[in-house]
Amino acid sequence: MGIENEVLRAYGIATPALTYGNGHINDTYISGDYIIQRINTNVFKEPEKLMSNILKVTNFLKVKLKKEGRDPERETLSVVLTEDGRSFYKTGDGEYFRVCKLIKNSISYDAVTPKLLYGAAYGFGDFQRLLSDFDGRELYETIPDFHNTPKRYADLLSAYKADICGRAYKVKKEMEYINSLSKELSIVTDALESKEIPCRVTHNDTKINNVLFDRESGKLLAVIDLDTVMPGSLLYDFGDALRSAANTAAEDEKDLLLVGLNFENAEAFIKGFMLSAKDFITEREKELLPFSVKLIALELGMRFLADYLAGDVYFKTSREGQNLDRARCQLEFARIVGENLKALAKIVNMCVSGDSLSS
Ligand code: ADP
Ligand code: GN1
Ligand code: MG
Repeated sequence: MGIENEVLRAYGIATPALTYGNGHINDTYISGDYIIQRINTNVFKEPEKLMSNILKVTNFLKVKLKKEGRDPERETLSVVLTEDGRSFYKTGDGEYFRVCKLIKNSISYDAVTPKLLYGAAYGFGDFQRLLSDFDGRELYETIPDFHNTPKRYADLLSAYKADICGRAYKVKKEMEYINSLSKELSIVTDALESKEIPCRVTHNDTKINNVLFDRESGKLLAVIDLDTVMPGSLLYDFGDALRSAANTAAEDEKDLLLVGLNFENAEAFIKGFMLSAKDFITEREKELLPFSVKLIALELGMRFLADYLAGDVYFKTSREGQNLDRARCQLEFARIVGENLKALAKIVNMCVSGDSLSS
């Protein structure tokens, strides 16, 4: 689907738009100095609230970045308003679009080297630090229960039972594996509820391609894709980033023998993250860091599986069976991480102990 001229006109943009990026949710286009996105209203039911969150968060970040002598234009997103001053444009057909300034000479990667990852990890921790005095009550919940893992499990069980596409017979093994771990799924939600760990303002979608790097220097520029910035746990951001950056296989790899934990990447990530988070992370959060990687991989595995059972209605797919492959890949990664929790804890402790906190 292209972009209607009506949208370009609303923003006074003359250059034609070309498709851009690898996101699974919105449709992204580039046009001159702008990034134009069709907001996925199947996922984000209330685009007005979504844009209100993004404006609040980016305005807050810009003030902070400026105070710290950093570059507010390149280190976070800049929303462009329509010619009549709105943060989004609704077409006659009811589609929602938004525009951000293109962060020039930037690039995002689906797979990264340890060096790049160290910078990105620092950036994810720093993102939480920068937002640590932002009042989460100002934010709408753009996707309710986004990282509520027990709820994701309940949704999967419903999709399996309903089996509207007749695909359930293909996922018996995966369901057995998930059922065997059902007790683990509430560890983080319970800890949040009992206040054993703090609720913070978090990004909630820290996949590695949601980070922009400078094309030339490889330096971290900005954490982008701010659609899910909401109150949450630091563990969600840590877990999601590592599950996406330390898997030796692509997210939709069919050959599960290629799935593995890249220790070099894991170490680089943990070092970078701890460097920016060491002053605010709590002891209990620290203890749960390795488990969070398994949890988010399991959670995403369940989400991909539920979408496969529901007929691929949430995540964009480019081939048949892609969501099933994605699910299997996450579940296999969760299994492998589960076998390596002690090794990951050792890296965390090494980074905490101080001497190794340089790259
Ligand atoms: P989705 O929600 O579909 O994942 P994203 O907001 O992550 O969409 O955008 C998709 C891709 O577009 C990103 O991975 C990044 O490569 C690119 N991108 C998005 N916004 C910008 C921007 N302001 N400047 C440069 N590149 C961008
Ligand atoms: C989606 O939007 P994108 O592609 O950065 C999804 C994440 C998943 C990810 C898996 C809003 O992220 O939760 O972890 O796909 N975002 C949303 O690749 O559901
Ligand atoms: Mg994205």
